[in-house]
Amino acid sequence: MEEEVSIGKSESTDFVSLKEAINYLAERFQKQSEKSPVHVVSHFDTDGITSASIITKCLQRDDVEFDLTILKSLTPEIISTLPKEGILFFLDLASNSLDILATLNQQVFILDHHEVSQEIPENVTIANPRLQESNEEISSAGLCYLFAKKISSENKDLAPLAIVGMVGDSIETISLNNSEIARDSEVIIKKGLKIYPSTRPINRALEFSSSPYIPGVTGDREGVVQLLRDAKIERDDGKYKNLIELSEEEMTRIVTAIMLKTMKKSEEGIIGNIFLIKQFNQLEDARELSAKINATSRLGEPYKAVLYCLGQADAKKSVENMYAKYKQFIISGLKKVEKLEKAEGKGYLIINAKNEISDAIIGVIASILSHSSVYEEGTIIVAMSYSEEKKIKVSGRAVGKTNRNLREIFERVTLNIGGEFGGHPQAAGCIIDSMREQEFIETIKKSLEIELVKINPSPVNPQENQSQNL
Ligand SMILES: [Mn+2]
Repeated sequence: MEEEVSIGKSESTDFVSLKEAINYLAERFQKQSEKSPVHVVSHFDTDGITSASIITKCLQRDDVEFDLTILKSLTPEIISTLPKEGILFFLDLASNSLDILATLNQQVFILDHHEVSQEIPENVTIANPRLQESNEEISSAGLCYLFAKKISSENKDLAPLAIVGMVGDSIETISLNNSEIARDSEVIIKKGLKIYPSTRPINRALEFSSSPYIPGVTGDREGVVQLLRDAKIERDDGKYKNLIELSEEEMTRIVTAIMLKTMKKSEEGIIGNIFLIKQFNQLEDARELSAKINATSRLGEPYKAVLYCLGQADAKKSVENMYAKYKQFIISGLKKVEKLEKAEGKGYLIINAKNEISDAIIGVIASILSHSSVYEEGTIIVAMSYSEEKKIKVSGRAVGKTNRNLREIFERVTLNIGGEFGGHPQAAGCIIDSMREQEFIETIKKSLEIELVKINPSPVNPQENQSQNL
């Protein structure tokens, strides 16, 4: 970027409220899109897919010419392949690509909620809660919904999608703007067990839900029946009740039974808000819808997931099929983990799944385990799976909060033995040569052990400390 172009913070960051920033962006977008075609680019997770769906419907209704691209991540290489003419409209990504976007000769619009670390260039109009003092927890789908509502009040019917996006990104606080979205969507919010779907018999939900993953229950029909027996939940007419139909007492009993089974000390992560919205004229659990969208997209059909969000009947069928397949895939992966050999050290666990678990879901499996409370808070889970072309995919996840930076750990290890790394401090991974398998295990073990020593220095005796001060 040339010096003269660096203009500091653009005016779109100076709005007092997020709503104002979105409205400004919407007005500007409407003017610009009258003259040029629009290229919408969104992320492939639930929040990104619901964002793309809201914007798709909104632009169709507004007669705007546009196309849609769904991406796993936005890299400089991918940016260089985007159309060189017309407006770029990024959803749920691009907040961290501002320096590169500044070099483009195009108008860029961004609705995103990820951290902004670079200056906002002149050609970029952005609405992002991170730029606001209130720093509200709101999903990109929520931002897209408020944008769509500003364009036309007809788009109020898209509010349920914003709820699904919010749930997909694990945002559950009903803050200022979220409460507007909640009102518009007519969502029903109930407190209860977060196992989904809450709208189907509890035994089915327990068997197929992997969040939280309950060893001996998830994927195990007999284990489910035993757990329900422990919780004194009876069948009614040969059928178990839906989660949302349980009495408060029954709910308490089942939570206790799960806590005993997972050795969890607090209800945190198990209990939360259940969001019920209407879809295809039926009351659905937003967590379940989010899981369906996520699965379809991960299995390589993100555009089908968009059509599903937009209520297309054909898409509904294939999404149901793909979701059933995905659930089976994940559950059998989790059951395999139980039997796999694991290298356990102080504060870490290495699972080498080899060919037992597909590299396409190894990251998801590691995530589920890290949320399962089977392992102690702070434990680093490293899961490995054989990949194509003699590579090994490695996913690292931290259980709960940790001071360790996983991204840095993987960076250091790959620097040592070769390979590519990526990710965040909490969730990172790498791809290495299969010839380096043993070397990798030894190196990462060492690295995790050294890290532990570094962040947990032996406690200093307070008296000793004082005398040093003297
Ligand atoms: Mn998001």
